[in-house]
Amino acid sequence: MKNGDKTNGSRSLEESIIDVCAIFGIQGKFVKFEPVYMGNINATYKVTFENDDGTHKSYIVQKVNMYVFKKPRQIMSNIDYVTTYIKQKNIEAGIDDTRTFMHFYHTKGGKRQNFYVDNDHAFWRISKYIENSMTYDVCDNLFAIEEAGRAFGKFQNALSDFDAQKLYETIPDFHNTKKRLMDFMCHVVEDSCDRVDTVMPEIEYLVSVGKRASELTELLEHGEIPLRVTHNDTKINNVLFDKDTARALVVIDLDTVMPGLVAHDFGDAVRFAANTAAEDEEDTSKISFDLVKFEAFAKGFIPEVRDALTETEVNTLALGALTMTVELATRFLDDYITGDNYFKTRYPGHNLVRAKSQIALARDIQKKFGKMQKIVLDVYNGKM
Ligand code: GN1
Ligand code: MG
Repeated sequence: MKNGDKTNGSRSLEESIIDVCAIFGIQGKFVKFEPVYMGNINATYKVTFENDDGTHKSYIVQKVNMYVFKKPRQIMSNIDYVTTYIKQKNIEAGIDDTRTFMHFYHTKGGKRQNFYVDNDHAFWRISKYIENSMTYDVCDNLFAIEEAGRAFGKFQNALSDFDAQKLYETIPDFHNTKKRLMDFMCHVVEDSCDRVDTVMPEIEYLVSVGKRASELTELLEHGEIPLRVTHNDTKINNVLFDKDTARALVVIDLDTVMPGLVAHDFGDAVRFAANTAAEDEEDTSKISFDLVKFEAFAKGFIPEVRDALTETEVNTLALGALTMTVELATRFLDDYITGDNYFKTRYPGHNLVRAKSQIALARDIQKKFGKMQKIVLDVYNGKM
């Protein structure tokens, strides 16, 4: 990070980060900070301090994206409940590796909150840095994919008796795919950035698959599947793995933990983990849905949640994959035609590339749907 980078007119980002760390009572001498290119929403930094004995300790400092999260205090309330609950469950289960739960620091003195709002209204938080861990963006290690399945399944299971009333709905209608598609069509009509003409084939595809992708929303509306407490952002890069063993350690990015459908969590995870290419691969010929990876994830996830699931829920898991892929294609294209305000982009047209890649993936999922459904049932029935 260049020293001259400013968060506002006068203060450098480094100065702001040092101030924030002091407010959270972080001890030691500041050594350095480095951006962590993780996630498409918040700004994340690994910050390192030196203790008196010369050892180093790192922390994750984040500036929360307030365009996306309109009520960040509600997120931090959810996170407080959920991290405390999971930590307690781990202790009860005799798991003593502290890397298996997240911890957010509290400000020193005064109100002792797990966030801090600075004079520029920026919203900061600090969580522990998990040593010797790694994430996967594209993962070819089937063991790690199965581990990710287990981690998200366990996460879901650990929260199965959590009182959902305590949680705020941090982004209303987050996975209401039907509403996302309807809002998108309104934006197509408005065409505020004059980009609609260039994306007609993509729009046509989304329209063609819209009814199928709205089925999960409708099953929920008709009371045929239950709302549970779900993670809602289950990309496998939201699981930290042990660098040496590739065992899953902990599920991170708890910003969207709120009531949702189990098919959303399962579907979003395989959308990402079973893709043969990156989520934003430009060359769509490299993109396909890998059934072997799908099976690996299912083998990790389904046994963890088997006892809690209803028959209808089991039957919606594969549909979750198609739904979430179409939903993401819709969200990326929506962001593109409305001016790229939501997702962080690294180059002009990045959201369009993402949308095209998700459409390529959705098309392949449609072709393989029967096989996916069979894998889910075989795993569920213990035949795999
Ligand atoms: C965002 O924060 P990150 O990158 O894990 C987004 C998800 C999308 C994902 C696509 C709050 O997740 O919903 O699936 O990008 N999070 C939010 O990569 O919108
Ligand atoms: Mg996120």
